[in-house]
Amino acid sequence: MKLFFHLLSLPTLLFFFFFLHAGVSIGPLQFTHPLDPLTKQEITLIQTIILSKYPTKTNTVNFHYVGLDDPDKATVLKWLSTAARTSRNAFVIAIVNSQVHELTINLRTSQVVSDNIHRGNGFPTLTVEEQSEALQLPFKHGPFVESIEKRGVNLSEVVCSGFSVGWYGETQSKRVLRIECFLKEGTVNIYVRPINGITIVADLEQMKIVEYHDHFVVPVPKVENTEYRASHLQPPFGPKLHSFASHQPQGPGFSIKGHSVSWANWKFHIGYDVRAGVIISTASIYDPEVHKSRSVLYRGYISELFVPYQDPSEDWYYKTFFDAGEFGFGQSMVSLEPLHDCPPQAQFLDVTVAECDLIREVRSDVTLIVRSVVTVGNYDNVLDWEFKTSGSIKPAISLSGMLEVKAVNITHNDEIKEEQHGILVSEHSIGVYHDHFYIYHLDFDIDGVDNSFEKTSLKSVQVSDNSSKRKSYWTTSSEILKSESDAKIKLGFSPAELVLVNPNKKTSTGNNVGYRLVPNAAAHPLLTEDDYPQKRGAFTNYNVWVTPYNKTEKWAGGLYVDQSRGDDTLAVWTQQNRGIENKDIVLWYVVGIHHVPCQEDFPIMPLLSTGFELRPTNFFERNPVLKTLSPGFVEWPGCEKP
Ligand SMILES: *[C@@H]1O[C@H](CO)[C@@H](O)[C@H](O)[C@H]1NC(C)=O
Ligand SMILES: *[C@@H]1O[C@H](CO)[C@@H](O)[C@H](O)[C@H]1NC(C)=O
Ligand SMILES: *[C@@H]1O[C@H](CO)[C@@H](O)[C@H](O)[C@H]1NC(C)=O
Ligand SMILES: *[C@@H]1O[C@H](CO)[C@@H](O)[C@H](O)[C@H]1NC(C)=O
Ligand SMILES: [Cu+2]
Repeated sequence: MKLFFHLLSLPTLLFFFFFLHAGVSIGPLQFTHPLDPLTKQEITLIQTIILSKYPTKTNTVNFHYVGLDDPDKATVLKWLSTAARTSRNAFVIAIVNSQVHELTINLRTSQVVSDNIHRGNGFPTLTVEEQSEALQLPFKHGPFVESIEKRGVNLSEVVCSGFSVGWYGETQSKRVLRIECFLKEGTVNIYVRPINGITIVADLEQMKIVEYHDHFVVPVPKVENTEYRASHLQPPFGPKLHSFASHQPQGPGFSIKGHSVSWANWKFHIGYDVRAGVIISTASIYDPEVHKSRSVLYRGYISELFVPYQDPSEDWYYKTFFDAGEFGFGQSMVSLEPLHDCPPQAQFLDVTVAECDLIREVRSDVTLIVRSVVTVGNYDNVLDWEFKTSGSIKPAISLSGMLEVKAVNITHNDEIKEEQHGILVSEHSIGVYHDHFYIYHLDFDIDGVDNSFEKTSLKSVQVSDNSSKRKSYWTTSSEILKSESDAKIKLGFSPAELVLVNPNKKTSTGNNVGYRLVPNAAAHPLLTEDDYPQKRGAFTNYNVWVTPYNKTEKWAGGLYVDQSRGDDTLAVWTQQNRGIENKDIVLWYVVGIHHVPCQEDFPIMPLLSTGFELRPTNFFERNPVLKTLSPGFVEWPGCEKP
């Protein structure tokens, strides 16, 4: 799938890439920014500090989140202009003796600043270690071994995967994980060979299986046609594509100091968080007219990804995943493969804990892309932040990976007698209907912190007084939205321009400077608002939300998402209906995909891409691309000098 990606992502004109050594590690200490992610040394220090407070001799301690407790925004903004030394704190969620602790550590003094116990609903992000440990449990569980024997399957060829359980109205929740197993015999594509009919629930605190049922036996989908690795595929093949090369003769077009990137007219910072993955911060663009950089985006990252499956049956109803809060986007980041995931000249940024993100440059429609790949369970998410010299920022998502398949006793649509909640994508294999809802946190600071949200509606006007030969036309009417309720918007019903403006700053012709959200096709949730998964994922009720900046409101599905009950979501915060006019405000944008699987998605799905644009709107006096110098011309076979 990664190969497809590389080819698809290339532009059609000349490419000016540059070749750098892949995997180059950029020393994080050369240049420090207050939003730099925690270093390896800092993470070790944090562990030492916490383990000296709670020695493992007498305590069980597990780290579920370790990240930067980002300094207050005012401090960061001050640092940008004065480079004044800032505090450096870490925020940690650890389970100590089965209690959830929230600790703040001062990394300058090595002190625990605060240590509070979380008593509310929901549990922290699952750790990779506890999942691996739980996934070994079935193999030591007698009834499971019997179930496998009953199915005539070789136990050594079985692998298991963990699934968060969600919340369905129960008053008591325990930290548990559902486990489902697959047959890996003859395939690397395990998700298409489920061993269905077995329910396994493991208690993560006691680390044992607490529920086990074997309800029914269905055939495990066959191994034929599940292969996707090019080296293992058999002919016939399609026509061979011509190879291509690309070259950037003058070397890198961008510079990286620590985690701060300068490229063309842009400057920004690339952070990393185990939960959010890549975070873009303090993005500003140089405006040649005024000879200075102007702030655009204080912080942008994916706050949550909600993936509810649409099969209400006993074995599937619970599959309503929140991939960032339950599994951690950052800790699910995978290494990009040079040459396959990225052009050979990409520069890699190493991140501690997880692997890498990278930057690549493409010239022609000049663009810089910051890319990371996050693999949660069966899906790969290729996440891009594209910066353009025009001032646009284009976040994009490309999905690939394996479908999560339900095994059924059916080989043809003619045999279907009851609702299957999906499409028969191969013999015995139903690709179950589901959604992917990504929510972006976009903390704009357009030319300063205080911004407003302007909605410009496009309206038909009918001419009835004979003043024109026309009977109708359209015009706009703009309003500055005053409160959180005003700014809850379902897109796609009536045309409107949505612009973050700085009401304190106007262009020479008197327009408010701003950035517009150019959305993609809107997807709306189809679950009812009183359904449990939808309460937990209530941040998808609208496509657009605006909140006043509040440092604690980072995670749209809540700080504790595993088995959350929907009491700490963006939908709840905005019930306060706070004012959003001429304030530091945050735009939240939901990108949704309803996924009705098809046969081409099997055994592995070709890239499905979507994205949106944050586009300067009366931000510049005129098209800023005009002032961007073109890259020089390079001799290229078959390409005439203009
Ligand atoms: C079961 O799988 C293991 C590991 O792949 C293999 O060595 C063994 O021969 C298999 N046993 C049977 C009965 O097929
Ligand atoms: C599946 O189909 C086979 C053959 O028609 C039948 O023997 C078996 O009972 C079916 N299993 C289920 C779970 O319906
Ligand atoms: C518009 O023009 C039509 C035809 O000339 C006439 O019948 C009608 O009364 C006019 N309407 C108005 C509002 O002037
Ligand atoms: C910040 O958000 C939290 C959660 O919505 C809320 O409890 C708190 O009052 C907010 N703080 C301010 C200063 O608005
Ligand atoms: Cu999907």
